[in-house]
Amino acid sequence: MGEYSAGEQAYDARGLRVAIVVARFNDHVTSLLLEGAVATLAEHGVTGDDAPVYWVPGAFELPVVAKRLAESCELDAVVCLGAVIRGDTPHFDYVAGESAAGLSRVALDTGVPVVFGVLTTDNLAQALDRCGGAEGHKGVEAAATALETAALLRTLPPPRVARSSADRVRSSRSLPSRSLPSPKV
Ligand code: INI
Repeated sequence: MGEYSAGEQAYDARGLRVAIVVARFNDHVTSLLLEGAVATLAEHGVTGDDAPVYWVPGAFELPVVAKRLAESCELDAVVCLGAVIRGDTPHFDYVAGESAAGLSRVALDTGVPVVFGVLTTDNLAQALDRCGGAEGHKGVEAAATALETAALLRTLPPPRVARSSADRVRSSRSLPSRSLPSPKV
């Protein structure tokens, strides 16, 4: 089992805004994840309007809400919390896989850190072990990951302004802009 490392480098979380999106499915687990995440943000001074919480029905709905929040330009990171428990249902693979893939896509498409704080376990006991039990606290870890990543991004050079693929083709061929012929009628 891998182990989370909080890192030794202090980071500056002042002024960061971090949203939490949390799934209601298995809320006896996700509410524990939420408690840990909220407490960790608060330890770094990120509270109140700077740490809004949004509930969604299940882990499958996390990406679409994370996307809207990330696109708002008002947030430095989004922490997504859920608990997908295998039980006897093949639904597990679809929900866990799509949730992970969707959240990763939102992060890369928007450039806003979107943290995967979704437990994917075989049973409830394993999930609870990860909410402050033998296997640590994934809500705490998710919030700390969001803060550290957002603080790091703040220190990096800004991205180039995105250019359309048409612009890129034009400049690589040294063609003047607006050089396309008019369509034949
Ligand atoms: N959602 C979860 O967050 N955890 C689960 O374990 C789960 N299972 O097992 O089905 C689950 N399903 C609901 C899913 O996230 C969506 O809310 C639903 O499919 C509607 O889109």
